Amino acid sequence: MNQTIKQSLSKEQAIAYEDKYGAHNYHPLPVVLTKGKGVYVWDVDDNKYFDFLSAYSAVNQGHGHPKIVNALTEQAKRLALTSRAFYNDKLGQYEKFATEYFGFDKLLPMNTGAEAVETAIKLARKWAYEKKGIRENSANIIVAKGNFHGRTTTIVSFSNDPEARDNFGPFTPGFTKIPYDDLQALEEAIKANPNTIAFLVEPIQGEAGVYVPSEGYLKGAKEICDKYGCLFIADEVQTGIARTGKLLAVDHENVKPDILILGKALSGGVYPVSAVLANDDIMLSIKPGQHGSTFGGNPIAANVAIAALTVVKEENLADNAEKMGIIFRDEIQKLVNQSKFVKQVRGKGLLNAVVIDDTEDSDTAWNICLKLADNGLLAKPTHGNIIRFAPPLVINETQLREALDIIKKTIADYEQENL
Ligand code: IF1
Repeated sequence: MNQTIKQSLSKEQAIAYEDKYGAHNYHPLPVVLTKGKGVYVWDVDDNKYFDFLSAYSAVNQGHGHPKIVNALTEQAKRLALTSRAFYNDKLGQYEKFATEYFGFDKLLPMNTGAEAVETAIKLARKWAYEKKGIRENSANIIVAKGNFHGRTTTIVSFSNDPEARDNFGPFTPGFTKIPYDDLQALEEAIKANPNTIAFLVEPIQGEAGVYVPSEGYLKGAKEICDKYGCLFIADEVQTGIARTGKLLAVDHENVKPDILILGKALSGGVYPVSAVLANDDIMLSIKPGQHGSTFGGNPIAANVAIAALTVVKEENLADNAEKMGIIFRDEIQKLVNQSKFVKQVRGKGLLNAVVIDDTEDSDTAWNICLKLADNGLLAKPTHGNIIRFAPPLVINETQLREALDIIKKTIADYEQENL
């Protein structure tokens, strides 16, 4: 008998173990997954599901992509980690590849999204004190209300989500919150504080509920930043790497950020890999010894990221996300037109959300996600009345239409039973 199968836990055991031995910082759907391939995952009882979360857009290239898995295993066997005390023969290759790919002079490698956001903040401050002549300890960074940039103490300092923030203070100063999608507020905030050095923003707000800003917002924000000599920092940890139908979400408006933050699908989801990209005048503000990470830029990460980015281009994942996203929204829009219960579908590419007619603190979205799981599709609520749908970008039209049938039928059944 296969050892791994024999040793694996039952659904009930797996949940009980996490509950007893794990910290209670998550509330997962009661599904215990053991295997994945492409757009599908399987649970321990061998039920098959469409994965419409893609590990929060980390698995854009699909589960178990052979090219990416191969890059991981081959490099793991050869050399996994050197630290940055020495050179390795993969990091430079990756930096050359990725800077050419995204069009920046330099890349700073980290591991998680939050670390990359922290890196961007430190980089912007260093640049401001040493190149822009801002008085030490006075730099101000503008962020948008409803943001999600990660979980570190500094990042939650400028969140306005009580769950993310409450009782984690004291907080890091130096941030101003303005409404999202409001260019006038941005310009006023910069004018109000001459020590403003940067605007940090998600091109689409994910956690807020897949909130797509008005057309021209990103371009306008970049122009305002340029006018006042502030850096435009794009957090594309979730929106980047083809998710929204372009390589980067800022590409929809032909905007080039001064600092670009990437994570998640930069590794195809097989390894924590994040990065900050910028040109020399900014990036060279940080000198040896001033920032780093034991694992950042390790040979596995470098090899995996080259493979993950290669797959995105070879398989035209941005174009596919664009096309499949249009079908998804068209089909759900039909549901919106028929139903009083489904209020709105919104998103770009394959980052979409469906808004249900209920309150933000209801458990309707959660209950629908339970039913979706019963019917073979995994998705996650964001707030009580919003469901996010973000399948791997390798999904084809047949698979998408099959998944849409599940979504439409599940919602219709739910509406029948509950209204
Ligand atoms: C969790 C949301 C998604 C991010 C942006 C940085 C990070 C994230 C724009 C930090 C992380 C995650 C993490 C995940 C939930 C999730 C999320 F619902 F909270 F908003 F994706 F939609 N910038 N996003 O979205 O990256 O340090 O996690 O690698 O479980 O907290 P990280």
